[in-house]
Amino acid sequence: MTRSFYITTPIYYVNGAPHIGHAYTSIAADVMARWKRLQGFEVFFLTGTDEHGQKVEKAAADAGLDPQSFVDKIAADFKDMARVMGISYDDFIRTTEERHKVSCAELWKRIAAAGDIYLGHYEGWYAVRDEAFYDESELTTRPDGTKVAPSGAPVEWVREPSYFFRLSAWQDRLLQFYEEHPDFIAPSSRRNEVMSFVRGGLLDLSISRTTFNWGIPVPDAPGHVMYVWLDALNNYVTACGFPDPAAPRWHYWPADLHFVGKDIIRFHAVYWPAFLMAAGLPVPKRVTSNGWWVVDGEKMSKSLGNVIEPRKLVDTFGLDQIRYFLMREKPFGADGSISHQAIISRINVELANDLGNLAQRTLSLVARNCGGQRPARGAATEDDTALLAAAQALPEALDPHMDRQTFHEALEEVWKVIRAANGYVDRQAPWALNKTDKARMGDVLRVLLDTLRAVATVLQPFMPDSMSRMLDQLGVAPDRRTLDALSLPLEDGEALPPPQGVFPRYVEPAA
Ligand code: ME8
Repeated sequence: MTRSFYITTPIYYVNGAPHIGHAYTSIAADVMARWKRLQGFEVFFLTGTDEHGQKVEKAAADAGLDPQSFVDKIAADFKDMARVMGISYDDFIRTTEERHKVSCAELWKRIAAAGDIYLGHYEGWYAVRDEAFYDESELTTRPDGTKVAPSGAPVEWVREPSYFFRLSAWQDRLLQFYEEHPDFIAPSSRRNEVMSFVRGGLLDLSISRTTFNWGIPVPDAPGHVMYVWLDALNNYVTACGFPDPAAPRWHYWPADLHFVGKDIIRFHAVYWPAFLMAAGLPVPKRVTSNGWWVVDGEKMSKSLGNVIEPRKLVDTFGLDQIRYFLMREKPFGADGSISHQAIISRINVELANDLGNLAQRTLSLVARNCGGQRPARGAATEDDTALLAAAQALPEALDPHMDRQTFHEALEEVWKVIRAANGYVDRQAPWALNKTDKARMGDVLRVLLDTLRAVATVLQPFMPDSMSRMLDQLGVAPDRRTLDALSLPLEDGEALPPPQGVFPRYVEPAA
């Protein structure tokens, strides 16, 4: 039976245009989805937009539009960002869709039926930018007297009737759950942070608002709309067809992997499992969180207005180049900064020089000296065997890194093989063998072709378009591009298409 794997991105607030931070989390989730497909999993990959709440309502008002027309416009922009970044999603959910309203109403009713919702009165701090409630003790006071949340978002005092979720009752069960599932929160620094937050004591959570109405109505409670985070988190079960147990996608639940930014780990690792447990639904298997791309030391964000536009970067450098840079430049969970120079250096050194030249040198020697046909495998020397063994072992070498989302280390494994292959070319000098030992030249080129095939196969999730072109040039049929297919040898003597460079060097345009 095919194993299924359910992966999600956060659903993005439609309060402004997408930026490279959103593209980053989506690309990471996409790399994972493509990797799992290469491994033969039946993948369900979900992304979408978070369209309710005060922050979005305010952005619509600022733009002079009614909320629905505003969210339609920005959601289309996020969908386009996913297209431009090569995000291979299976479903794009919008929280203003009817299916989601039905699902949220049912989730609410189940939690209420379990006795975990009560009517009360909220009085306290709220940050619209984070759509989050804060305790006084979490705030800091700026020199001008304004109070801000730990994220730096300004807070306002809110006083309104509200329904509450009995979060306090879930503290022990959550702690027990984290103990029993050590891989639930990644990286481990975030796990420790979440556990100490929960150990510190949980307050009941306000889950309805009455001072605005851009949200999903609370069942049988006129004037109340659901707190946007309850609505938003529930998107992950809506997309599986909740509440219909016969829905074709219901078997995907619980999710295998939620990708989130480190700012929203608390919502996914504390509130979300508690809501699900209260509703009697299974809890996701893992929440993995990425660090920030920062600009001049500050988190890039729509609210701060210091954003890098993903489409501009792609136009300047190319999509696969940007996907590679984002996955390679910093550890997934850590913060890092983007600079023009750093992108150029990754492109010119690692893509154009290390990998591009290796492929180009090999393929042009085959074209020139082997009549454009794949040479047969000859008797292997020690040098040949060592390189081929390292190339063949790539799927296993990458897998633990992919499972831990240490993508930069997965790429480092591939580059170890690429660097070894470059060393091999220099030692074996196939261009010289053309004059002295044509048979050995063929053997060497075949070792290189097989190595490049393994490299291009495992790199497909990171750089789908370039690697597909490289596999075309290596003569690997589309149905031979899975990890398992690497053990099936390619035919000797097959004619290869004429070589074409895959990774040009980036040259700064003249000013
Ligand atoms: O939080 N660097 O949406 P959102 C890296 N709607 N990643 C970044 C980033 C940056 N500078 N800025 C944003 C929300 N991200 C909610 C989610 S899910 C049920 C609801 C990424 O539009 C990061 O993954 O503010 C962050 O968590 C995500 O974009 C969501 O951004």
